[in-house]
Amino acid sequence: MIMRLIAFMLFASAIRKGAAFVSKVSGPVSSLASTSLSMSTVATDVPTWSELQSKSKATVVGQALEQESALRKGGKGSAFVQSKLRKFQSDKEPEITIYRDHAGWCPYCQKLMLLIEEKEIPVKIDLVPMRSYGDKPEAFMRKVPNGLLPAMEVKGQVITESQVIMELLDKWHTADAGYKPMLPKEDDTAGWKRYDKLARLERSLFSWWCTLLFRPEGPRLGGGGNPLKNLLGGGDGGMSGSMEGFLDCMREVDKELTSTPGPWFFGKYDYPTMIDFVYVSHVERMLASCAYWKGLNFRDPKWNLKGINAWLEAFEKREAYLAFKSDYYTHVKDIPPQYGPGYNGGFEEDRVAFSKSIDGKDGSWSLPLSFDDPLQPLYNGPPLPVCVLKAVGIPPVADGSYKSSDPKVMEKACRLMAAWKVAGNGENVSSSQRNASLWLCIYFFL
Ligand SMILES: N[C@@H](CCC(=O)N[C@@H](CS)C(=O)NCC(=O)O)C(=O)O
Repeated sequence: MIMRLIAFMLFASAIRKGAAFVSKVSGPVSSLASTSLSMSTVATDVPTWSELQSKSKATVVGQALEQESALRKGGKGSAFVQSKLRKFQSDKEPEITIYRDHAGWCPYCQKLMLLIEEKEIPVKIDLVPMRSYGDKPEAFMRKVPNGLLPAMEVKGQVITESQVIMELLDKWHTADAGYKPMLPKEDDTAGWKRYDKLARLERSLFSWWCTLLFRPEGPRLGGGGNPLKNLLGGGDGGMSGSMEGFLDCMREVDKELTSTPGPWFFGKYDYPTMIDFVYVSHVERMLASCAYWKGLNFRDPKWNLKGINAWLEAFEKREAYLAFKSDYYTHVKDIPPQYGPGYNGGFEEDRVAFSKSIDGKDGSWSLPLSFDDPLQPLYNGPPLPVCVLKAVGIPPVADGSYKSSDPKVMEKACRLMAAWKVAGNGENVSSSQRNASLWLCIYFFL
């Protein structure tokens, strides 16, 4: 997510400041006349990737990120999608190994990781590629013959199915031992009734989403999912049955969320629990895919889904959630290999605008970029790792958001982080250390 935001900023800045930069490294500004910036037009003392890396590590942001990654290597520090060890407060080697997808695409792995982070359960993590990235290692296939992720291994025993794994982890890490409970107590009949109802509603929402996204939309009935509405004249004109069915189901979910005092499905907790995680990884994919293929942004106040909005905003303030969250572009690319292609439909005018904005194509954006993205807001919570925000002195406002941060300071933080990330991965980005467009961007941010 951050990389795409940062990439925009990188290139925006490179274009704005290109003249000054080129004159600094390669002589007169007149050399800018060459748009291709071939190697013959640039200076010979081009910094190497490792020089760029050292420079980026020395910045205030680079130092914070280096420190954080050292902590993470030891199983401590903040949540990170590529972490292989999470020890939290423990100093022992974890007994549990979680197998999850390497790319951070799998919604079932995501909900499991969110539960692990919220409960702070020590685990080792083995990152396994999904089918779309190639064959899984034989050793993993021997343990999990159907190849599905996530899986858990404890004392030589392998357990699959995200829901089973999450429930076992919750059972093994009790409130008495200091872990946050994620499910109602055994004798809490009302709590279990609500949990079961919400779990069924989630399956229904998922099924409506599949109908809406992965099948051609039916005709616009004017009445939608409920044929009785047509007869009674209660339909929302111009929507297909699947769109109306999906929105009706969303309204039901919203009603459940607004019925509790806080933002979560269970009002008695001030943190998300199992059912919130069960929903959120799919709702995240619904947001991206409905905007892209259907022109439906259900965060738009016009849909009046206040409970869902407050719930999403509460999630977006949590660093662990953001560590596993993807941007819309990633989702519209990672959904087809997993679920099949999405069908265009829904609200055509918005669909065209949203899909262009997500793809970043066809004049959908211009410089300078606006502070936030109206379709996928980034500033409800920390838009960058908290260690970076702290290092550059960007505090949250009272509601925990970063909506009123100074855009210039934020831009600087983004650039320094981009420089650190790209320079640290330089050899994979380009083995040619003289790739002008890349080093031009990176060099200038340091
Ligand atoms: N019901 C399973 C579903 C797991 C599942 O479908 N996992 C997908 C990823 S989202 C998978 O591993 N697919 C194999 C692959 O793409 O490599 C669960 O909840 O754990």
